[in-house]
Amino acid sequence: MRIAEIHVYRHELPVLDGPYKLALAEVRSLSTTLVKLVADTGHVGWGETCPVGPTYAESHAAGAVAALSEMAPGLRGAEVLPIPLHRRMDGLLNGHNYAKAAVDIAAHDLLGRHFGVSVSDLLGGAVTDRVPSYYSTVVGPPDETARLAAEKRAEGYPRLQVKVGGRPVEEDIETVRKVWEVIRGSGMRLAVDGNRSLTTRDALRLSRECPDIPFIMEQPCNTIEDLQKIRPQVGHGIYMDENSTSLNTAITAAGTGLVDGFGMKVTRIGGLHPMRAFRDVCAARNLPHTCDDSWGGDIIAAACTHIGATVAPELLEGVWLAAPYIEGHYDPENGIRAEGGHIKRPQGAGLGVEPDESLFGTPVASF
Ligand code: 0XW
Ligand code: MG
Repeated sequence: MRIAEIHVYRHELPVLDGPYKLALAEVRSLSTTLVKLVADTGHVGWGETCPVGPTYAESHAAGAVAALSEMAPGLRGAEVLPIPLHRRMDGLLNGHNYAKAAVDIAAHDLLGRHFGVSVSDLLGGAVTDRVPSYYSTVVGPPDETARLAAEKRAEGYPRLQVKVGGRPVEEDIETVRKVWEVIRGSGMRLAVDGNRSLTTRDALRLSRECPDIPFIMEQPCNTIEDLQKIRPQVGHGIYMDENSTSLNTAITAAGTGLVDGFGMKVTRIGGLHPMRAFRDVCAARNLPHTCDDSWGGDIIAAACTHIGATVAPELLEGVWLAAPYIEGHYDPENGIRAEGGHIKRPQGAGLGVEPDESLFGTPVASF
């Protein structure tokens, strides 16, 4: 089965009740990029990639369209199988994992539909149909964040990720302490995510002034060198998120004991095929991780849910969804949502999502 047509769409996702505020990014609307692959058999597959603005990571929406347009002419005629497809993409463009991921996801969707199996089966097999999610706050006032924490705990979320950074560290410490007051004893796990923004000085203070709170510190500082510097000085576990830009970086971080786990984004690592290898490396080292992405609609959410369903439950930190910030769904019937802090694994073939194509308008590029 070979690729006969490639269509690239851009679609705007305004942030509900925005802005969405991270330490180094404040966004009001996100431009997502969708890829439709049509095979010579007539089967269709959908992929998606949606950077959360231009400053969160080394990716941006216009870059995704440009990278896809660079590769697409050379992808026509390629086999719809992950290994040859990734080789072909790497031969056409160096890097740009987040754009390649949209093709990778579309190929998995297409293959699943062709064989009549779900993407989680293609990835080795689901071990659950009810995948845990986690709730992620924005950088906000301590009392408001604690109120949200109590609400989300009551809804059934097994994990909370509190965003910090971009303000005096005293306010971050106050936020973490107030959140802990409302979730302590509930069993809800806690991550404190600096999204690269803290100095090593402030990351050390955050850890030292909360020695009694069992949170993990997610990507507190900007660089791998910063993480290496604080690693021997903190009592809290450290997870890597934005620094793990490839399977290579993740293997080094896991293999050298630099981190205790990962926040992992399907598109950052290049799609579901490298994500599967990442999952197995983490299993070999007994390292927990998330399976999520920076933003996106039902297609990316389905991809994250399928890979998340294949992870050993004790190592899955959860699948985050942008759905609460997005009006409506691409697929009103099978759209991906969290209920009681968990996500139902889509049951149909491929990703199990049938996007309403009319939402995306005419393609910005077709090959
Ligand atoms: C919470 N997320 C998964 C969504 C935003 O893109 C940031 C990200 C993270 O964990 O850093
Ligand atoms: Mg993170």
